Amino acid sequence: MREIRNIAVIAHVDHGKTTLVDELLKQSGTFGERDETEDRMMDSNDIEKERGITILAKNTAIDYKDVRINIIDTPGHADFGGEVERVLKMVDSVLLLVDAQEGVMPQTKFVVKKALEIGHRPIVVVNKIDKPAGEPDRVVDEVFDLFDQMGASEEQLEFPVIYAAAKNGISKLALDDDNDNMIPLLDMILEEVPAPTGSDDNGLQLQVFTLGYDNFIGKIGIARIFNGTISMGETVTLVKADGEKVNGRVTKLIGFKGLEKMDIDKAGHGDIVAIAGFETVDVGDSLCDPKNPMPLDPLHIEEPTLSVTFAVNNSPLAGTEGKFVTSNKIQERLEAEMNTNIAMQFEAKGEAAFEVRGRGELQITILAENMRREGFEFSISRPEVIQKIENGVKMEPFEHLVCDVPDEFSGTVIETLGKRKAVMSNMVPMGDGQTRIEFEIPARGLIGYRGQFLTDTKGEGVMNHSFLEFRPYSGTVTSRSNGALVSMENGEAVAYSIFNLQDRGIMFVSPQDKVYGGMVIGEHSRANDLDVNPVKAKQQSNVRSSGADEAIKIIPAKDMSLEHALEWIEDDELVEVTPINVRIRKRELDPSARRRAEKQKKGL
Ligand SMILES: Nc1nc2c(ncn2[C@@H]2O[C@H](COP(=O)(O)OP(=O)(O)OP(=O)(O)O)[C@@H](O)[C@H]2O)c(=O)[nH]1
Ligand SMILES: [Mg+2]
Repeated sequence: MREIRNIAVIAHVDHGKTTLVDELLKQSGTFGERDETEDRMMDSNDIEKERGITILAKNTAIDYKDVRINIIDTPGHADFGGEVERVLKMVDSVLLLVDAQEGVMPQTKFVVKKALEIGHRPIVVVNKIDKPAGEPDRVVDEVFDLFDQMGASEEQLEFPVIYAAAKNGISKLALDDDNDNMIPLLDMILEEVPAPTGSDDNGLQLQVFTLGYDNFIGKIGIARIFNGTISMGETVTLVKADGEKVNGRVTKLIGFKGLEKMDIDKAGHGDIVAIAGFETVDVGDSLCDPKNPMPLDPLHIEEPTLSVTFAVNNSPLAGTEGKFVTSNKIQERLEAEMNTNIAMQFEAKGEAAFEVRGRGELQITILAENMRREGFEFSISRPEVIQKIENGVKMEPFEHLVCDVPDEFSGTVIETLGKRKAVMSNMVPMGDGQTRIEFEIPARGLIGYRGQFLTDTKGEGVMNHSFLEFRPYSGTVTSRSNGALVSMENGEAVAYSIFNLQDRGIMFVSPQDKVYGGMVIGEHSRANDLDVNPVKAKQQSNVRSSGADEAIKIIPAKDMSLEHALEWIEDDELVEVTPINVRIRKRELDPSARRRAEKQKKGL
């Protein structure tokens, strides 16, 4: 069988992983001359395309100099760090990309830590060397220091370095050589990435790292073969994470090349293939030789840090916009999600509610966004940080936060974050009037902060964070300082009332939007909640004041996307999600019940 190399591409968000994979696909001759290619080909699902970020790890394969190179592209956003963790075991080395200007960022640290722990010796790709403000040498030093801090071995510290401008399809061994293609990187992969260990002569050992689904062939496991061979039609043993064993027949064996998948008859150790025929297969499961099943260690993934409650929608508008609205349907959908996404967990909480745990707000938003596109309707509570008790001490997750802000805003940012219990760990001028400020902050303090940060920096700041560790509980942090404007009536919002209300705060609804008693229709400019009537029409008077109606000027409503809404709400509020609308509401719709609940809370 032909030689194989297996690598994953890892980095902080946006450092150019998917773009680099595009170029490796194109320049290895994987596509025919006439094949159409587009940008970021591996970002294949809708939300990935819309947002321009990678969410799911995906594999592809190229053939270069008769060697099969399997490449796994991974997401860089911290919330999807679980995807990176689970693929690191499936490869023999990694391409660690670092932006020549941004340098080491929070998620660079996270992925480096995980890669070094597994024993990989990364190839460091300093990418985006075409950026005028890039400082590739400084970045290499930063990476070296990072490896050193993370306890890298001598061998790992002697990492190979290559410079690249993935967007232009260029890689070079030295900054001053004028190579203009990806050949140096491809050659480096052949040379520096260890060939897979194991042997075709051993019994089968294969581990599933991703699931797929096909309407005709059912559930598909994408897996790395660590030992032995697997053939179409063969009977093998599926070993689940809990040790349960079932025999089954391989009904389809699929190989990868470029963006294509093809049926194959047989594959050997070291390769990455997709297998159908095992309806109960989950991520982390092994397929083994039935004569002597030796499963691989289950995949260990960092625990979730954030939880929210998904519940059946019980607002007065429930069931009017969604296709799937029942507790059963929601449960089935969440179960399906957790089978493919081992970084998330869920648990039924009472009759019609489910606690969903994940890595961050974006991960939870993407799940909710996918569900609403599929026709689901439900409510979501305010994200809560997961705490745990260790040796009798209450512990909570902390994050490493990096803010790049124009110099003049650094004071405000430091002050606001101080109130949220952040501790500044570093502050450096970046040139161009920008300052980089690093903090360690309880994850709780970050909930809902992004909106504030954008306001504080007039939209010019960039913030990034990544999970650090669990630390002792740090006390109360401040939350939203504005109250809500709450509708006291059911009906349709009327332009006249909105016009009169807009002095009181920022409106979330526009004329003709459906509203109900207890629905939040805006942000109050003061700290308290205010009950208001958005459906009141103008009193008809006998004297027609000509032209007065047309003179009404309505400020456009603030668009509360799912993400904004989740960041904005407090504990006594919910986000109502339907395929058509995202609304914010009070948990208690009835005003007197709301007041009672408030009193009770204060009494505690
Ligand atoms: N100037 C410059 N821009 C680049 C280069 N490589 C990628 N980019 C740009 O950087 C942005 C992010 O690229 P992606 O390939 O999506 O980055 P990624 O690392 O896959 O991002 P995530 O998967 O979301 O973590 C895109 O706008 C690319 O065009 C480069 O070499 N130079
Ligand atoms: Mg990507």
